[in-house]
Amino acid sequence: MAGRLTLAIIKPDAFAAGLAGQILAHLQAQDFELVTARVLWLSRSQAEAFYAVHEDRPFFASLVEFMTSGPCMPMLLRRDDAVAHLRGTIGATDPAEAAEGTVRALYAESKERNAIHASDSDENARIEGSFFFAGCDRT
Ligand code: FUP
Repeated sequence: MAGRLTLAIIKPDAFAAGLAGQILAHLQAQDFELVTARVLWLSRSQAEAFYAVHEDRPFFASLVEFMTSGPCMPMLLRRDDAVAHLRGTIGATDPAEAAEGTVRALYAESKERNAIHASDSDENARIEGSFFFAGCDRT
């Protein structure tokens, strides 16, 4: 299996709206291979730890509230140039600024309720992958 891994999370807005299947199909159509996935409901401490880099930002409390509002679906994806390609595939943070045809342009509600997360570097893909998938280091 060629290519590097990255982490995506189908966020609670998209999962609750029943969009997990459509979004996964969108990613697979971009040649991402689904390595593994799970569905879980994050605790407050898990959401705070995952987004710790943003803890001083004004939107942090609201972001944690949203990310704990229902189940989400983290997944490991493999592809050549996985991190950069997935960031391009999901589009800008704010769906109003996301390029046409990107996941966020198609499915996100707002800058906060923006349907999907994707790691922004190989290092963060490793850290975030290990957050959800203990076996991630073995791939
Ligand atoms: P991204 O890498 O595109 O997910 O965006 P950031 O790392 O900048 O932000 C992480 C998450 O914080 C976003 F997905 C949504 C949330 N956020 C807000 O709610 N408001 C903001 O102004 C910026 C980010």
